[in-house]
Amino acid sequence: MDRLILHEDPLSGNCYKIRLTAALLGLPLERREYDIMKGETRTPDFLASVNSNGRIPVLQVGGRFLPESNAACFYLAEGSDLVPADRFARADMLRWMFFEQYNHEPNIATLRFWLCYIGEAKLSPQQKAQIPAKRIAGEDALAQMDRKLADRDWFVGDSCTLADISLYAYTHVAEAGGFRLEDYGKVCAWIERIAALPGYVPMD
Ligand SMILES: N[C@@H](CCC(=O)N[C@@H](CS)C(=O)NCC(=O)O)C(=O)O
Repeated sequence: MDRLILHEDPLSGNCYKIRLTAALLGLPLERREYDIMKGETRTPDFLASVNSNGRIPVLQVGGRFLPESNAACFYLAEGSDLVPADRFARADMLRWMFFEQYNHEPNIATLRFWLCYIGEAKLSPQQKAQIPAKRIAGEDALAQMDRKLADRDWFVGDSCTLADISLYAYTHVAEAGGFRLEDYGKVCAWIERIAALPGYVPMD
């Protein structure tokens, strides 16, 4: 495989997904750090040479650049046990990864970022006004996950897939955004299962 470099900010769960995927697969991954709080992903150089969307993570594969965390995880894991061989199960895995990006991350990760890293006092009036709706939507995402895990260990099939890794990244640190994980017992048990996987690495 080509040399793999992760352009990242270690605070970011989206970046952690890729590190966790690489670790579970035993793939060597170099790391290049940026500070998003200082706008280091918005410089003309970053926009021109790494990601015109101005965001990390970006997985560099040789001389090519792949933004979007779930796409990068898929690049690393294709052909491994983290991606189901069955066609329907593979699509179902993608379904949970899209759920993560639409229902989960914009609420749970955003509240973590706003409340834990920016601080409520420094939020704009527009951001403050969005907190209640994001709280409700984030709780709904966690409740959906809890219901899905009521009678199963993993989101798709009977082993860990990228659906689990993608959802794990911001779920296991959701309390930093003010979510009460103890309200979601099945999710808590699943978090422990992931942390026990061989090769698991914690978030920095
Ligand atoms: N959908 C993207 C989201 C990427 C994203 O929102 N990145 C954030 C950090 S988690 C970022 O780079 N923020 C800095 C900025 O927007 O300037 C993914 O899954 O990779």
